[in-house]
Amino acid sequence: MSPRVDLRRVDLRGRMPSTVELRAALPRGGVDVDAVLHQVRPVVDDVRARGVTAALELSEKFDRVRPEQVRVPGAEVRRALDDLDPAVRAALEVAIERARRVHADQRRTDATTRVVPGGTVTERWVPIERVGLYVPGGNAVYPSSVVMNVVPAQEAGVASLVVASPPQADFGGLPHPTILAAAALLGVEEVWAVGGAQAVALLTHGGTDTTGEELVPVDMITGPGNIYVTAAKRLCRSLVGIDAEAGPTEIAILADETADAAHVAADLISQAEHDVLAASVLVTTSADLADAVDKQVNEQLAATKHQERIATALGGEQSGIVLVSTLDEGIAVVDAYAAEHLEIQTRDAAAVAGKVRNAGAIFVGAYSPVSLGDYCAGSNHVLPTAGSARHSAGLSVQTFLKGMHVVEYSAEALAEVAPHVVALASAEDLPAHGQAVERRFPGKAAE
Ligand code: HSO
Ligand code: ZN
Repeated sequence: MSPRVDLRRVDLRGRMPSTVELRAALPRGGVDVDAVLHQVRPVVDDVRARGVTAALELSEKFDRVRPEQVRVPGAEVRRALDDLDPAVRAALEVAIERARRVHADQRRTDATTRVVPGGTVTERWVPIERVGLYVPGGNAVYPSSVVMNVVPAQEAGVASLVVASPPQADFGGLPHPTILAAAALLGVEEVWAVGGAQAVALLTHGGTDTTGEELVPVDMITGPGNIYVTAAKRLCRSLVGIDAEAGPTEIAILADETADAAHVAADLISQAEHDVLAASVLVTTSADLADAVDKQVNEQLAATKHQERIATALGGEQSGIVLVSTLDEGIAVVDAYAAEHLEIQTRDAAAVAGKVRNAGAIFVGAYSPVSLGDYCAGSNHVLPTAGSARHSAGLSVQTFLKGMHVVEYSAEALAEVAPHVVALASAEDLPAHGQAVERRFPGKAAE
């Protein structure tokens, strides 16, 4: 018998709660990363002290396989691509090509501001030099996530990219072949068979393989992972840059009576498929749509593969249907929720989308489902979760660029502003700061 789901209802018609109440009305699932820090710290310390030797022992313990070497031979990476199902290869090629076009348009150009005659400040955009991409193994083997992490880094101009992914006992101690194939298709040649917290530590500190080959430490680590990977990123973040900590995936759908209940239900189910903690939230002005979606969810659930997981996610308190009186109230609700993915399935969907301020990505109209964005829209699917869309963006070329100010003033331009520098320096009781300027103009006291 297939599980039944009752999406809980939150009825806000006729009363718009405060932001605090709204957040409580739509709680979020999550994991307590702090709780595992004490387990992860010894792993990170061990890999820092003993490098690859420690990483191999830890793989044996946690992944139940000990690869002969950690660096995956290039021939294995290429072979995985040769063996890849042609339909998957064709789909990945489309995904990569579209993502490349979108991300290429995100490149920044250096900007020079002529502040005064002879005085300029240039903002120079410099790519991060070496980036490590962590790719999980286990249940969630997502070649699409390899695309979504690698493409923006490459389009930003990152020169050196390394993929780390756990060795799999089923594949002779190599990472999952689909991951290797995706890396090959993207032109990433450096792949290391190491997973979990030990992978993050090894990418951070570097090491020498059993073959004598060196893993050069990276400057930044991106990519999803389980709670131990996230904890290791937290511990290593003073030494390397990291991307945001990803929580369980979320979809919110803002819909009116014009939405198709079958589509809405299918999309709510689609993201619930990721995780029992995933959140699927429908915000609607139409009670009839809410009833129809409830019915559709149960019909469609009976015919889908991961029923238990989906039913748990949809039945959890992080999911539900929110009834509002007007679309403007609906917009206020989705803004307060700040979903990772937001679909707009209303009349004049583009105009409604234009009013939304907080979402990781917005999917507009009946034919832009989140699944499209997960794979083949060209947009990035690494997006802010847990409400962080209120202040943060998804992965992009910008993630892999650093803006660097280049300041160049002539003698005249410095002399002109010198008194102001001296005044501010003395107001801050840092007279040597002022003297560093005055010393360049002997005999000329700043007034
Ligand atoms: N929806 C996930 C990404 C994903 N979906 C990968 C399928 N594969 C988080 O945006
Ligand atoms: Zn997805």
